[in-house]
Amino acid sequence: MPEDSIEHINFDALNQKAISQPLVTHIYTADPSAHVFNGKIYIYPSHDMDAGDAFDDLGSHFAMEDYHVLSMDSPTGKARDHGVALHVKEVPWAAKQLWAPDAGEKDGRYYLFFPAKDHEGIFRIGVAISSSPTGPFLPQPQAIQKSFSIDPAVFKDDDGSYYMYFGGIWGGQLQRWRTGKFNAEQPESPLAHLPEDNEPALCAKVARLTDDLLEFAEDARDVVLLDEAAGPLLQGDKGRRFFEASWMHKYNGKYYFSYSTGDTHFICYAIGDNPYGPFTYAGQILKPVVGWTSHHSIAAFGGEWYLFYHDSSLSKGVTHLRCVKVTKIRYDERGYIKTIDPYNG
Ligand code: FUB
Repeated sequence: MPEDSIEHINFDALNQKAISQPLVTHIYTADPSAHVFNGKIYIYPSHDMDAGDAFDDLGSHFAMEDYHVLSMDSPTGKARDHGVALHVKEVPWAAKQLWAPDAGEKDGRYYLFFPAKDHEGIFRIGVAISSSPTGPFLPQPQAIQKSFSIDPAVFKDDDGSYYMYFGGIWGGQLQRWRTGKFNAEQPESPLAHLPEDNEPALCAKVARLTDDLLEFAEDARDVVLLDEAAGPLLQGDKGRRFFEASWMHKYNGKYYFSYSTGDTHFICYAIGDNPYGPFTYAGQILKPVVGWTSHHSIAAFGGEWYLFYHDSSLSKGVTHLRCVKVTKIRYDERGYIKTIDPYNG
């Protein structure tokens, strides 16, 4: 939601109309990646804090330093905070900005995937391992080789293969990797290095993971999003093109790639026939929330599907102090998701 509209919001009225309430209120949380492990819901969110950094369009004010894991016995149950699961000072390669994480399980071990800026100011993605879904997680000494940008989302396919979807434009630096190498040229402007509005939009990336889940098994590929005429979505198509916050889930044998449109504040999705795509644009899942960012995950529990998302209602609109929430998703008979209005159920 554009920040200039926040000052006009009556938060008491809005919170009454909201379709769901914050899962925890003792800390600020965002970017919830939800998974069901051993019949229980685990949420891997960012842990928002105010580090006092200046606001800018590259997200410098999102200066998070650690992760907490939340768990719930059911989507309507109480969320429990399991405390600090990983701190940036424990990660040798990382300097700052622990942004949206995700997690996966394999053979009884749990893997936390997370982005951070390295000591050169470049976003990379790392892995940390635990014997428990709630951590503490022990980080690998180096980031994943050839990883870049932000917002890892790890998907396990039915054949046991794991894929990482990732990337984010502007502060997430994806636009600086268009040649395959980091383009350090100035200016720092968020709009530098982007394609023109009439060119194909920058794509999220996907790479299959190695069997130990610690590296990419291949060079990352583009997650191509197509419009209804099977042409690529264009950079100027700001209401539909990819910005950040990738997620993948499988519904009735189809692959649903969902993402945030960033500066237009929607969570949208596109459907494909395999984990690499291409994916055809299918609609909006979530209308704009309070706060600039929107970020989500989708998980099934007890035969129903749920959207985990965030807004800035708990901080009365402070865009980098967010709270995670959950609500039910409904599909129609053709497999399309009914758009959710977060403040008007
Ligand atoms: O939480 C920091 C960043 O804000 C995430 O990485 C983005 O997806 C957005 O939610």
